[in-house]
Amino acid sequence: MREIITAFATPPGSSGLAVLRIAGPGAAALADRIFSFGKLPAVGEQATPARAQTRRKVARLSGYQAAFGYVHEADNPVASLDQCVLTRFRAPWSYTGEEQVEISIHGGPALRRALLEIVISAGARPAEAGEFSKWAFLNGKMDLAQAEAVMDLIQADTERQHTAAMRQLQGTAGLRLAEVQNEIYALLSALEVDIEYPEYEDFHLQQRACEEGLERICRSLRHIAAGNRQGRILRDNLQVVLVGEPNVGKSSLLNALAGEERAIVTEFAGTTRDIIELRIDLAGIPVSIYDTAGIRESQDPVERLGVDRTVKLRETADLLMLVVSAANLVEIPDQVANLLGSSANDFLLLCIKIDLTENLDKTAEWQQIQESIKSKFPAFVAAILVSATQGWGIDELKTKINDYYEGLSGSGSADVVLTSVRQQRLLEEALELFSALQDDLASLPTDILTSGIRQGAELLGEITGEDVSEQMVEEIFARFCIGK
Ligand SMILES: Nc1nc2c(ncn2[C@@H]2O[C@H](COP(=O)(O)OP(=O)(O)OP(=O)(O)O)[C@@H](O)[C@H]2O)c(=O)[nH]1
Ligand SMILES: [Mg+2]
Repeated sequence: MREIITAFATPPGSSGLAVLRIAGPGAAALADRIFSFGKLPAVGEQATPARAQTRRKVARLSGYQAAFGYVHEADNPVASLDQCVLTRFRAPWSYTGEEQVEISIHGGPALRRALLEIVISAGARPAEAGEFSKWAFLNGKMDLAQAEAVMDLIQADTERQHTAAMRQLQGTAGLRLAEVQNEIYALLSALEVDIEYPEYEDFHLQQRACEEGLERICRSLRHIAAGNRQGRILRDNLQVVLVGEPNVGKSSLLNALAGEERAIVTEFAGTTRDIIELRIDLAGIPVSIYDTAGIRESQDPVERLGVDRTVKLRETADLLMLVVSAANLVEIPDQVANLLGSSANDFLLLCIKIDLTENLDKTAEWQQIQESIKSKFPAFVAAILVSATQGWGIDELKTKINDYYEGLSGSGSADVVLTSVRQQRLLEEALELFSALQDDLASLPTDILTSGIRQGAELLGEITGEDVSEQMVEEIFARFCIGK
């Protein structure tokens, strides 16, 4: 038996309005006990029996119809609470796909608490985190990827996070995956025929069909997976780390990017010891830029700890910004090797303090340096001339970071960006499995091949929730917020 659940869909604190959701079979009848049509009775005015008799019913409202009235204690219109607007939803045309009522009252903490208590006393149960979305999923209103997108949408800070979540909400991921699933089922049924009627086996034909099928599946999955790095970045921010020798101008650069004095800048080497994070929204991409301690051998124990942190962060970054001085161009290749250390991460080369040299960008030397870095370091992305004190090259730097993000999708799919870790892991597992099958195809007996393919199909099914355990559903929705 499905219960009636209730929760505020709006955040705590004071607000102009607050919206209470009541969902489940019988929600309208429940609302009729705590809501009356019309104006709040004036002080001393009784809700007369005549008025009570002519009471209209929430249960009789049509779907999407709103009514003006007031909320009060259950079955007691005299004990009124607040004027409000109520909206009626009829199954299956509501968020959860069930009968549903939403009440907009004024958003004060005491008022909200009181209304919630009244609705609970009238027979509803407080909703658990994500429970409305869980019911929407269980009632087939959306797939799991879409439900997770609802959560991403609520948490989206930047425009791109919002767009990715929107696309997922529109079901693009589900559609693309369904195409791959169809491919898989076609392959499975071909193999099925082979198991049941081995006498018809035309080995070469079958082998080729299999090869081609697996190739198509892997290609599609790779295509979706390529967009995944972007999805990860939209969730966790693009991690960009400033690395350079002491006093080269890293903190000055961070400040120039921030547009304010975030980090301490001095003319003394070894100023920055701790890691300083600056979060910016770069054309819709969430970016975290880290200022670090300059890398050098130091006797100072505090500075040494700072350098250790720099080295650690250097390994986990998405993109490094290696900062070198424009004063001595010939040393740059050696410096780059030093600053990279054992890191194989992609890097931008920032040649700083160009205000102290003359028109560097036109010189043959600068061209040569860029060529030499490009040929020596495969992780090289681009070189930029900057001056932190003059603000030169800062816009170009932002553009390059933006280009780097755009370039990550490569041949990948721009329209499907899976934003949840769960979905990305499943996709990667499926891709690994199908690639392995593809590699070992020649030596695999048909039954093993078939069960491998089925397993892959199940992994993909888990992304959209076709193939997902009850416990998994509970875990996923528990991460949602209350009222969603
Ligand atoms: N002329 C010029 N001076 C700069 C530029 N960028 C930084 N400086 C100066 O270089 C000195 C060091 O700058 P910081 O930003 O503290 O250098 P840092 O790399 O953070 O140094 P540490 O924290 O010690 O590793 C300061 O005196 C800055 O004013 C620049 O583009 N042009
Ligand atoms: Mg510094």
